[in-house]
Amino acid sequence: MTRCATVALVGRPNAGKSTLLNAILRMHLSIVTNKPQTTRKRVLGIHTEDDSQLIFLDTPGLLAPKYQMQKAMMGYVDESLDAADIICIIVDVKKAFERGTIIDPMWSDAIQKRKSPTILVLNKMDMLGVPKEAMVLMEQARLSGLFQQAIAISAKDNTFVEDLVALLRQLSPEAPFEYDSEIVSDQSERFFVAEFIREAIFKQFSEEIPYAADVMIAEFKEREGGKWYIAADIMVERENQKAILIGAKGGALKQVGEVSRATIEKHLGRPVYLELYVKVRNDWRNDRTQLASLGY
Ligand SMILES: Nc1nc2c(ncn2[C@@H]2O[C@H](COP(=O)(O)OP(=O)(O)OP(=O)(O)O)[C@@H](O)[C@H]2O)c(=O)[nH]1
Ligand SMILES: [Mg+2]
Repeated sequence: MTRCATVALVGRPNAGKSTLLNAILRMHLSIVTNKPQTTRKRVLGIHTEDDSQLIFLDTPGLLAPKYQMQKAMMGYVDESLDAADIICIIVDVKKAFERGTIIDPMWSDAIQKRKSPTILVLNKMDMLGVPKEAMVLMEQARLSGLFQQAIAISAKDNTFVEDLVALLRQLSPEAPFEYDSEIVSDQSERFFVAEFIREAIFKQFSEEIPYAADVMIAEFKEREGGKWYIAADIMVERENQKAILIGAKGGALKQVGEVSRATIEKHLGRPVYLELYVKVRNDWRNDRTQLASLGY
């Protein structure tokens, strides 16, 4: 008999959801940066071991949407919560400790509405000077009755991540596998390539550019015997952002290309020829047609 469960990873921006997914899968699947709102769509990652399959849904960080793109982001969170057999609420333990409470209105209603078992994951334990501080939060979690279990981990240092996986396996219903055991995701290579380019942009630029930019794959040619050819358009909202992204003599864009190409080649396991173009699309974050063409 096999076990299979869909597990939603939900929490505030920057809590470490994508880092956790990567730690569980032992690969760099979902993009991670030190900036909030890195993840914008739902990222599916599959962990199959022995007789159990866990289908993880990494989601955008919870926020009050201010524009259409953020509305779409929160739509992915709702869908993932609806699809989940188990919900993992990821909390930055240090921030929770500073707030003085584990209960967060950003997610408390959403999990109460759903009947799926919910696990509280206190992440970034390595940041707590005194680990005992987490006990107070654990006790609050217990008293709230919102959670089946609570666990303290560090996704970055990979501590107690395996214990979390073991717990999820225990809570999984008996069911056949949904995916072949070798498959890591059902999302396209195009999707991940666009994500890795976005990751490079997030890391290279401060404040404005990462949030004003998105990536669309224009061409993806799998060439036999040669390098695969990938052309991507980077959308920004204004001409001045385009100028910053390209940089003096194209230097900034070249760096984005070099950094993302390395990640893409590692992911695809083959050399690629990557071409990047920057395009201005006025206010695309509020434009439904533009968002649809970007896959939102
Ligand atoms: N110290 C420490 N940092 C962590 C840990 N887990 C994640 N981080 C860092 O926290 C930052 C955000 O991590 P992400 O995994 O992108 O967070 P996220 O919840 O996916 O964020 P969004 O996609 O924006 O919602 C990165 O700089 C990570 O390296 C941890 O256990 N300890
Ligand atoms: Mg993320």
